[in-house]
Amino acid sequence: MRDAVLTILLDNMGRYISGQDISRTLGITRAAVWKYIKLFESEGYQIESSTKKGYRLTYVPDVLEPAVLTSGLDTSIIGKNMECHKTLASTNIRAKELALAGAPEGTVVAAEEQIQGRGRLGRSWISPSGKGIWMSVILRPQLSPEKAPRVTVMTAVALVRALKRAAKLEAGIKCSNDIVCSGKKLCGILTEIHAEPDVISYVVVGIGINVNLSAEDFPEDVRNTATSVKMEKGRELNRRDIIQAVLEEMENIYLNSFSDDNFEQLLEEYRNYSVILGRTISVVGAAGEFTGKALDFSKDGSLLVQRDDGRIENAWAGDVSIRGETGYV
Ligand code: BTX
Repeated sequence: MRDAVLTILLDNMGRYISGQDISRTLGITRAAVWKYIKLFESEGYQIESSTKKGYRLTYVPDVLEPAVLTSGLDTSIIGKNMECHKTLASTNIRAKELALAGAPEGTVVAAEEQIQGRGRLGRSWISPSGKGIWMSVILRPQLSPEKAPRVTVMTAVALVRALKRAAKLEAGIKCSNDIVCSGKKLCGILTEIHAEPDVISYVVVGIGINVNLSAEDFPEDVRNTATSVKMEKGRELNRRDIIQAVLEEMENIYLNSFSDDNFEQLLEEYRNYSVILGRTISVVGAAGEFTGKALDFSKDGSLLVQRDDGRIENAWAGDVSIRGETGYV
C-alpha cells in the first residue's frame, strides 16, 4: 500500500491530488493516506498539504526504490520488474539467482551499496552506499553465445547516450566495459552469460556508474584513475534521472539496433565514442602484454589491434585490460 500511495504522488509530481481521490482509488481511509504522507516526509520526501487541494509532491530524495525508479520510466521491458536493496554482496550475483529462477527479461536489481562489488577478471568494484548506480539487468536475447559481446557494446553506447541526456556529460568508451571521462574511469560494465551450446539462456549486465562519489570515496590505488559525475560536473545529481535514461537507451537499442542488419549502425556510433581508435595502446591479458595501434572494432565487438610487427590481433574486452601509452587511457 505504501508503494501504491507513493506511485500516485509520483505520477502527479508537482500537481495537487486530493486525499479523497487517493483514498477512493486505493480503498483506504483518508486518515491512512495522511499517515503515509507523514511517513514519506520522515523519509525525506517533500509534500505540500492544503486542506482544500490535497497533497502535492515537490521533492523526491535520492533513494533507490521501485516506485521511484519506475514512475515515469518510458520502457516496455527493461525495468518493468525491479528489486532494490539497501545492501547486497553484488547485484550481479542476485540477478543471476533471479535469472536462474526464471525472472522475466528486463528484470533490474539495484543496490544502494555493494560489499563485494565485482569487476572483470576477479577484480573488485568500489560501491559505497547511496553514491552510485550499482545495478544489473537480466536479458534473454535470442543470440548464439559468440554474439554475447554485443550486449556489452549496446550497454556502453546506452551509457554514453544516457550520461549526455541526463547529466549533460560527454563520456567516451575506452573498451566496451569501460566508460571514461577526462581520461578517468566513470563507469564499468560486467556482462555475465549463461548459455546452452547454441543459444544464450540469460545475460546479466552489471552496470556501475560513479555518480555522487568524491575523490575521498575511492581508495588511494584507484583515486588517480577514477572519476564521478559529481567530480566532473561540480554538483550532485539525482540517480533516478540517470537510471531511467540508461534503461530507456538500453531498451531502445535492444529493440531497434540489435539484429544482424542493424548492428553495424550501432558499431558506427560506438566507434564515434571510442577514445582509443587510432592510438597506440598496451593490451594486457593472461597471455602477457603487447603494444600496438587500435585499428577498429570488428562486427562481433572485439578490438582489432595492429602489433608493432604488423600482425593484427583480436582483443576481447572481457579478457584484457587496455592502457594508454603513458597512462590509464
Ligand atoms: P574492471 O575490471 O574493468 O575494473 C575494475 C578495476 O577498476 C579495479 O581493479 C580498480 O582498479 C578500478 N575500480 C574499482 N572500483 C572502481 C570505481 N568505482 N570506479 C572506478 N574504478 C574503479 C569493470 O571492471 C566492471 C565493473 C562492474 C561493476 C558493476 S556494479 C553492478 C554490478 N555488480 C557487480 O558486482 N559488478 C557490476
